Amino acid sequence: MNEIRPIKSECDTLAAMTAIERKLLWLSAWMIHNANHLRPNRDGMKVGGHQASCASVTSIMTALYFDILRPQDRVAVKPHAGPVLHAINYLLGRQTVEKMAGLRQFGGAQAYPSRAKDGTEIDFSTGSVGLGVALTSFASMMQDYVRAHGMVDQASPRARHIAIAGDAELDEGNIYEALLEGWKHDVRDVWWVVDYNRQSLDSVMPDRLFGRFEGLFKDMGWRVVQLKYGKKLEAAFARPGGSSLRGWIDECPNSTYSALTFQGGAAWRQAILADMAKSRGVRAIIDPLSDAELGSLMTNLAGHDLEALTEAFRAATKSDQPTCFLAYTIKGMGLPFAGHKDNHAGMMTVDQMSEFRTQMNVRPGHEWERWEGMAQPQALQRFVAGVPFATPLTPHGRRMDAATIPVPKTLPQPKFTGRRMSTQAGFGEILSEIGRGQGESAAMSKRIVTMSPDVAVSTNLGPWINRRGVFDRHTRDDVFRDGKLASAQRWGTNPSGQHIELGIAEQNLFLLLGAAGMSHDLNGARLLPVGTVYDPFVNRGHDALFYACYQDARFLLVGTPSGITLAPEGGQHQSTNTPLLAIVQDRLASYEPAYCDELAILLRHAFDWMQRPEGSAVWLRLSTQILTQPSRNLDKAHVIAGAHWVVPPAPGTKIVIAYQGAVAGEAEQAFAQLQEEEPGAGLLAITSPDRLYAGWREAQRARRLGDGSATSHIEQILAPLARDAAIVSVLDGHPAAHAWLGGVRGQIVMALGPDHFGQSGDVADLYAEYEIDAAAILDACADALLRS
Ligand SMILES: Cc1ncc(C[n+]2csc(CCOP(=O)(O)OP(=O)(O)O)c2C)c(N)n1
Ligand SMILES: [Mg+2]
Repeated sequence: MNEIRPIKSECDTLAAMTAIERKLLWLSAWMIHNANHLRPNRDGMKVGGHQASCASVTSIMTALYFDILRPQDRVAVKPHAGPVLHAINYLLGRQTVEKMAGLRQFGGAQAYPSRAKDGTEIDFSTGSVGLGVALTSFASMMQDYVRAHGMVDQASPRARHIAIAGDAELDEGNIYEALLEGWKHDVRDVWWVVDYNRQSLDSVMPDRLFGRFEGLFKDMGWRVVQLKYGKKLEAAFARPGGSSLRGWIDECPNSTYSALTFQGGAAWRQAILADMAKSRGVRAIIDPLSDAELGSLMTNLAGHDLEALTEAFRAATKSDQPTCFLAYTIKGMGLPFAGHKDNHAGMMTVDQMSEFRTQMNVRPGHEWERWEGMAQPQALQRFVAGVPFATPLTPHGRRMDAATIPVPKTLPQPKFTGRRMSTQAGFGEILSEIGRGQGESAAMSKRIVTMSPDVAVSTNLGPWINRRGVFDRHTRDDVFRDGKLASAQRWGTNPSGQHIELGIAEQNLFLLLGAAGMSHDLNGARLLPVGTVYDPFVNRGHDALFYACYQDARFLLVGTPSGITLAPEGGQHQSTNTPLLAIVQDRLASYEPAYCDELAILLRHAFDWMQRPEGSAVWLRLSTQILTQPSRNLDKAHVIAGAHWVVPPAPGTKIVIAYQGAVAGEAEQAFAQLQEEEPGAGLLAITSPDRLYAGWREAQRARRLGDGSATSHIEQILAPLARDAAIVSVLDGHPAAHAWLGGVRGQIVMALGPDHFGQSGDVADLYAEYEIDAAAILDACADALLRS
């Protein structure tokens, strides 16, 4: 920890930053202490917080926020340093005492930084470690994209995208997937500052790891800046005998170093003398020092040395090369449990906090005051007001404004009626038509950016890509085209291309969709991002999808092909759980059209919905199932609300068949037979169990809150049915997606759908085996009629 010195003048940056660093340490520790010890605890549950993790990174964050950052820079802060970020914003006048006092409480500051819940000062939410770090790289790629496309003022300064990462985050595989992808796209303007305390949650890390990190980053084109020793230790190393001391610390195992840090000066002395008592130079360095001074010298790591940190950061600002700073730190630095391996969730006792308060010169009852206990409060205030990051990015915080992109009433599309085709093919054709960039869709076509993890062609993005090109900061030729070798695809890249081709790692797709889906906030340039992925492999990137939705990123996800309809491909490629994921995922409206006319309505809705303040991201689950496209007039509002009657039921009917997606043909076939016996039966097309369920919940809540007239689409749809009617439902996905329909009006539901792993076969065999063919639907109808 840096010694507090008086601020001699406003130019004495180091003295001011030292005082701020102490204040941040105090405020973050106090916030957590208050949450755990001073607030009434109604349920006896642990509240928690990470005082040691905050202490570890306080110096790094001080150097960044109070010296290096410019207003346009974007930062992902390691989740468990949330309180430090809240405290920084408080000093900058952008956070309230009420919120901080409510840390981890309902309505208070969130445990981990949250864009949605903490408001506009948070650039990136973090929580699931590793994802926030990687997101900075993708956000930087998107900055390059919008600049290359002339969507932002070229004279505006480029943002640097900075992740302040815990060292355990480097264990997450998604980091390395992102590094590779970043290398391919020649990413720049990214810093990852690693709080290298060599501790995670459970333990101290192996010593040999550091060398691996350095090599990995360098291989990916990054610069690695090792920030190991602070200025005091470097000065000691420069003295006679200093090199022995350096060698000794270099060789000191992480766990021993941590333990000695915890034990303090006397233990350091004993350990050093045990190895180097005869070294005159070493003795000349350590003998004159008190135990406290020796402890402070031996723990003078660069990650806690503001001078070393600011020097290194300032030097790095001259280049746009991605840079990883490995900043050696001590977990819990400056607090009583510094260095102890069990300190991750460690909490200071009431007595320890009281002692800390005394050291901080803070009067009881004044713990939250910004400048309480500071020697030169006015000079400090002036300093804080004058740092570059104190200038607001916009008059209303760190979110930029971006106009919405007009979406035509109807998307340009080919004629579908009478053709035999799949929704996946329909998607490709509509996007290709938009890609012409003509008429009312011209503006929209410029803002669409597609992306896919190595499945662009097989998800039918090919024609769009041929029209709009592949994006890269650098123009690269298409060797096949130039060599006049026949190929349906044009894969040359240039800065005006509108497709971003990713490697196969699905987490990267969702991180890029997340970054692109925040471009209106981050860059002031609204995009309409469209990502395609094989539906089963949504599972592979699911945490990153959840993460993108949690940030309220706006994008269209197209999952195709889906279900066991992908017959010969077998179980690993057949998604059965995704309809359920679609229902439970917040801030993601999910649909599964059966026919291309529904698809066209939903695709248009998606481009509109993702731009609305009350809207969300959208997921379309499509199929390669070939169906003859009908000629009909659809009620658009019903398609969007989640269900429409293909054949409306007679009032009081006892039975309906409800289908979703690819199995429409089976349902129609079964329905034709059912009608012979039950002429009043209805045939319902479900386009979104997700929207139906959400609407039903909303209406229930509204009624509870007193709006007696509130109703939902599914309640209205099912209203004509007899009270004891049966609904036989079918989808190429887990039947639980429909099972809840019986709860709406207390009717019987016989839900059909594959509930075991898929396997190879043809569609007929598999539909029969998993009981979603016409015969199985009729059997279920017979069963249902017997019961009702
Ligand atoms: C994906 C994920 N797994 C597990 C956790 C629980 N967790 C939170 S912090 C942490 C250890 C973090 O260690 P490190 O990144 O080194 O941070 P620091 O030492 O600075 O606290 C763990 C396991 C999490 N937040 N996210
Ligand atoms: Mg750590």
